[in-house]
Amino acid sequence: MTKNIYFASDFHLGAPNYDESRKREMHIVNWLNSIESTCEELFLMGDIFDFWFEYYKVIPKGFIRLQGKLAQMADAGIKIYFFKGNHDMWVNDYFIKEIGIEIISDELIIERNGKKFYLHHGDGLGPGDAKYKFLRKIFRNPFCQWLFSVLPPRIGMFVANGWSGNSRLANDKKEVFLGEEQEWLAIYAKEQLQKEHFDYFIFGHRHLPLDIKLNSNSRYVNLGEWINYNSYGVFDGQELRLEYFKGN
Ligand SMILES: [Mn+2]
Repeated sequence: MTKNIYFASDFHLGAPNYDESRKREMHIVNWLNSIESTCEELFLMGDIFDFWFEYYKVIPKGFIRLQGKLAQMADAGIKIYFFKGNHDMWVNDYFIKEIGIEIISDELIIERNGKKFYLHHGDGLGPGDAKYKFLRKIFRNPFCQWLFSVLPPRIGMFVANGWSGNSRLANDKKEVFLGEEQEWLAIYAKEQLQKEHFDYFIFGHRHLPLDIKLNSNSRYVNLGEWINYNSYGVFDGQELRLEYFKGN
């Protein structure tokens, strides 16, 4: 490895309204401009969009600068991964074809420079949240997705925007640290460690930047979100750090 690997999640583009989302999108593009020359791989780890649905021949309006920037980075040889989040799991082949990114549906386990990473958006893992775990099965069911896809976009997008408008971030709720014993993704990571060693667990979804030591050689890093924190992970081949983009 001669360059860095970057990780970010939970941009929630589209929320809470057009103007704020557009400002945030520019900020994210500025961040991508700032890391581009040192970036070998980019992991976008879910909830990049507050809502995304790909119809057979139609995609949602907007977010064109981010898409253009990602396309340009991919064309320059940077490998980009896009994890399905709970807000944007309905990606199909559009970004694969148009940008050349890879879509990841669940967890992805990678090894870089001798370090083992467990990567996942973080939704539906660990104890609790039975209601969401049930909904996730419906949202991810191909027949249910097909039913939604035959609704006219005007109706489908109306329903979906109402739904995602209820999300934690859209309502500007700031998350609070629950303590290591209560943080469900830390509990989940510790369970995985019983079976197998990982140096790093990286999740999004929690909307709170976290860096928790799980044992003497494993850590759980949460990527936070981009409404309040502008937080991201960077791995330079030696260590993983949680950083905050302060740029313009
Ligand atoms: Mn999220």
